[in-house]
Amino acid sequence: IKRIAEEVRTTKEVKFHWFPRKIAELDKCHHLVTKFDPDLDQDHPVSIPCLQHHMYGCLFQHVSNASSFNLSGEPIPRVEYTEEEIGTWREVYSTLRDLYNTHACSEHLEAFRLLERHCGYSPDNIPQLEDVSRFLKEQTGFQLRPVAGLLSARDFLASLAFRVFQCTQYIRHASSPMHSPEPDCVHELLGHVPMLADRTFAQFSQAIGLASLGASEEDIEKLSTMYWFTVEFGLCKQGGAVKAYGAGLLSSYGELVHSLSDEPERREFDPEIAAVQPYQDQNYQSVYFVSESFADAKEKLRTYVSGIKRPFSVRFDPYTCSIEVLDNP
Ligand code: HBI
Ligand code: FE
Repeated sequence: IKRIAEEVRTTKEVKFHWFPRKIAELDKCHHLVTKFDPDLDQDHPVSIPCLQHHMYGCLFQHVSNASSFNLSGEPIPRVEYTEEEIGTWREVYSTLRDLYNTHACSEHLEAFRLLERHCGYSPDNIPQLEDVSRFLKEQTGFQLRPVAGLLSARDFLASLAFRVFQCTQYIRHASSPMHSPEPDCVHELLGHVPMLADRTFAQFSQAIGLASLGASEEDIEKLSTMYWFTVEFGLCKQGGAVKAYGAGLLSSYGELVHSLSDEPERREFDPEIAAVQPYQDQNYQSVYFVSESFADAKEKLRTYVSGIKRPFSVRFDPYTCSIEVLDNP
């Protein structure tokens, strides 16, 4: 009987991509990818992160914070930002803060007020990741991990399965305060962090992460496109109006205004469609997806994820912060 059982098992064995099962294994999941070098073809990836082009301050400090950090409970090293860097932060912060009242969703506004009260959010101070991470952990169990740049989609999404958000700590160059071609702490702190303090949004983010574990390249591509149109550029209905919840919108004055203007097309959120919608990152989006609510988006995502084929299913165990893997019958 044992022999037969083994044979059955062997025939069922299907190869799938390695994924982290314990939170400590995320320390192996920070493969940097590169986007573009402004001096080269804008659509062409290059092999070295062009951090130095976009980043001011101490490159060494950011890279070493990110590469030596581990998730076993040590605090995220604090960074002393220069006056020039704080000036950049002040300019973006003050410009966006006023616009949030009319353009940001209520979850973002509410969390923002708490962050101003408890985490040092103000025009004159760049909040420290350690303080923000502690705050998020209390709110939704999310924590931050410092990272030195753009990660591969697979690594980035895997961390969300553990409620870990890999977060850049450096700030864009002072020469272009209103724009950064790569994620920086302005984008993370103003765009992502307030949303991660919302319970339902946190569940939605983790669900994308869980769906990505061991997924095929094709499904990773679809999940990251869906992530793009929700977590980065999503809109939602609220009290008869449309508001922004995507971090790419909430950290860009120009695109935040554009997204709610008459110019772009707005479609009802459907994960099947959003997962394959072409997009570009050189300009404002021409299409945005509008969710009825986060609860509705989460439900639609659940249906979508149940259609992704994997030879196993996964469950997050919050007591051990690990992934349980169950073979599909
Ligand atoms: N890496 N550091 C970092 N920050 C992101 O927001 C990010 C990333 N890698 C990929 C990514 N976002 C998305 O484009 C999706 O592929 C998940
Ligand atoms: Fe982002």
